[in-house]
Amino acid sequence: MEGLKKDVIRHVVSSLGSDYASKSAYNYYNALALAVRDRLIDNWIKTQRSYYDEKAKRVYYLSLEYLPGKSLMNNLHCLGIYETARKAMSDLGFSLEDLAEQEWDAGLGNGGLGRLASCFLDSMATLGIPGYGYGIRYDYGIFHQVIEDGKQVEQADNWMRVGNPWAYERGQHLFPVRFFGEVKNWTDEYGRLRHTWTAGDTVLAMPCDMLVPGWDNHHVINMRLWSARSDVEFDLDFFNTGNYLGAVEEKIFDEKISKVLYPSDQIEEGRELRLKQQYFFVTATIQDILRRFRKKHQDMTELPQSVAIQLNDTHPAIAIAELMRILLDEDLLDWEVAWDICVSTFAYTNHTILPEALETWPVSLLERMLPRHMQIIYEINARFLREVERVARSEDCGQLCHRDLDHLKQRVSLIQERPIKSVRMAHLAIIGSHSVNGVAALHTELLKARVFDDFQRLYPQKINNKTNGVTPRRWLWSANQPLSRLIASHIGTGFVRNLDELTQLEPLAADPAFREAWRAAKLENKQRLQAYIKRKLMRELHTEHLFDVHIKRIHEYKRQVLNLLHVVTAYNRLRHGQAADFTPRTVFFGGKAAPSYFMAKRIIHAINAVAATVNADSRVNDKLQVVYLPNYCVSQAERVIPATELSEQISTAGMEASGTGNMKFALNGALTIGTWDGATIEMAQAIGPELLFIFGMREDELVSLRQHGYNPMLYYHGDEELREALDMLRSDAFSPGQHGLFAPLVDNLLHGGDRFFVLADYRQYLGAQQDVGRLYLDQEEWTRRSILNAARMGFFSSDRAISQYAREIWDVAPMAGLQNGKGA
Ligand code: 8GP
Repeated sequence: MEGLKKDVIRHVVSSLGSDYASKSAYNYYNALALAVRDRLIDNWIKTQRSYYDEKAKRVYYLSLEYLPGKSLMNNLHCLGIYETARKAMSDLGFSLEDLAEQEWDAGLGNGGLGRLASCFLDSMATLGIPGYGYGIRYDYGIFHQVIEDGKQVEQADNWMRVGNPWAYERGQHLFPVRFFGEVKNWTDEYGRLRHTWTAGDTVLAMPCDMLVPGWDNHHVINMRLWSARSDVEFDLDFFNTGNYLGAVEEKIFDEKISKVLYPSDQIEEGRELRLKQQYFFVTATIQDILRRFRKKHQDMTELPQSVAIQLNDTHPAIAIAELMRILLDEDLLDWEVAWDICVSTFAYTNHTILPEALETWPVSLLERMLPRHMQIIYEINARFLREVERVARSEDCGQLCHRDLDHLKQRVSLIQERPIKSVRMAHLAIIGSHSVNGVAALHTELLKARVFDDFQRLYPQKINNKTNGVTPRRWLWSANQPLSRLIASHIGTGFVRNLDELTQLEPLAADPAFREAWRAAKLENKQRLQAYIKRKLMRELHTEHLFDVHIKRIHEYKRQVLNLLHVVTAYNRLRHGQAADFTPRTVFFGGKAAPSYFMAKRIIHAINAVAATVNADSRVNDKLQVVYLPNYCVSQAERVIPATELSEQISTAGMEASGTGNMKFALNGALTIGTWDGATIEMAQAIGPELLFIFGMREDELVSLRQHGYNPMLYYHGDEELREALDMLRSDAFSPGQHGLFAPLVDNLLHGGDRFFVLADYRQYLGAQQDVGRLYLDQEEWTRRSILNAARMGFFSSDRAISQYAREIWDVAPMAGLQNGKGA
């Protein structure tokens, strides 16, 4: 402890240039972070060296998004120095919790996809997999949300303003990134046609490394994020022409590439700068991967034995064309050889079946920005379509019928002709990879049967499932110390590394004393949340209420509106005196809406309007409260999830690819009210469906309802309570003086076809909520189920997911000496 204290003081003075006697929490947080980083860097160097020494096969995880959140607490826990740090900082006059608050969340992602990437890096580090995360170091991450007059207002997330003590910026290792320009054709000595791309613009990519430690194993992996740097200041000619201000402007223009994260979740915006971001990140990453590979290898055909590249959705899919370009134009390999290398190296994860999220890029834009890549994509497509034709005409063409060949070719082509001629990035990712995976069982089945059915017939082995998982380090151990300590006192700490060990809790569910202790841990977390809400929102929570929580991005398919209709109905029953047996509850909502997503923003406004009415109504507000949590983010989730008793997972069946929040809640002892969707299905199977509150129509039922003509008006007319709730929303009951404010929301349900079947599931949802309320009155039974939920969540560890990726897709093994925990 004395060593850590000394290091902290040294950093306050020599790294931060401050007087250690002036007790600034900001300085002491930074100094502590630097002292922790010092303890990581040695192991990081040893880890990286061991990969070279053992010629380990490396895994590269390419993702345009990461959501690490805050690093301090997690890193202290992984290093096993949390208690030491707590005492050391307390000696220095600080509470560790307060210091941790000084850190800004690294919010370099939108939601589930980015958070999954961060859980995966944590698991690779813990399992000893030689992994690297690659991404972009956005200067501005996901916007900061404030709620003003009930509406979302976006503010810039200037998370880097005060620096980042965790990152190493490596300004000496810059990689050139080229755009635009032209392609020249030439013939080599064997008479083969060759191509050289001379680019118009060049920008530089600077690596920033953030260290990701494993749990108690000395294994530290790297998350390398690229930051755009202009090459202008290196271009002396520019200055010699005397155009100094022009040079500065160009510099600012170039550095715009890594300025901001696009804040849309599952809606494609197709902006030119976004494509630039993708290529910028991809080419820098591929150059770095090959630089490392070439240190030990000359023969490029050995690449797939040494390198696995996982594409996190299609955002990095241009990497396939980029690797082809390098192999063809720089290494001068033949097409077939280069293509084999690519397919064996790449694998692709799909995260959504929503059509509006499937990426396409206009051919005209690609031709201009990346002319050589567009040529390569055309060539990939031509060869692929010939192959499709061959398979279709072959005897074993199965269900492929060659009469239908033209349609089939149009459907699977990399190029779509309408509405504008564009490249379908998912098709590029599928044919350029040896593995395509979905993220939960149902999702993968839907990929095979619906979204990519043609590809499933063409490549029956390619599409596979890897159900998501979450890291128990952050989402149980670090976020929920009261519960973790209780669990550890009964079964030891092995569950942090091997989550299956939680099954040892099962017999304890029958022990009244353990149940009481379990409830005490929950209450402690509820009180902690209460204190936080009081500080932040100046509101008093009732900790004896059932805490019912719906936090995630705001999206119509996630059906926050269904939850809101339940709230309005409960409000009406209470007002009308029809709810004598109502179980008091506080309903929490939280989540960001894409700034351009009109309906999602209106939903936020409606929730806040309902909250204001309900909370102000003294007839009901001792029994029902509604809280909107502004600026939902990773660190807020860490506070809210441990305090939650009811987890809302109520997406339209078939629409939520997996969900990972659902896992975090159950792991922390919340019971789930949910639809038969995403990974909630597998959770219900693992836990026992009777221990969750499952309701609503299933995916196949919805398909058939749609086919037979779904008429939301029938539900409206047939259900008095539903009608009352919708009419109130449409009138100005919640928006005095602003008649019609929420009409778009209601009209969308009644006259817009209710694409997400809110009305179809309303009545069943109410029934399930009634069951929840009733069960909550029986605290012993509730607690028993809560314990069993957590005890059966072992499968949903990201360690299990990553082990499957490693074995079934990447063919990589953990580093020797790390398999059993402690490393060298
Ligand atoms: C999300 C899915 O919606 C969620 O169900 C899943 O748990 C998570 O990915 C991790 O797999 N999908 C996205 O965030 C997503 O598809 N973003 C679009 C831009 C592709």
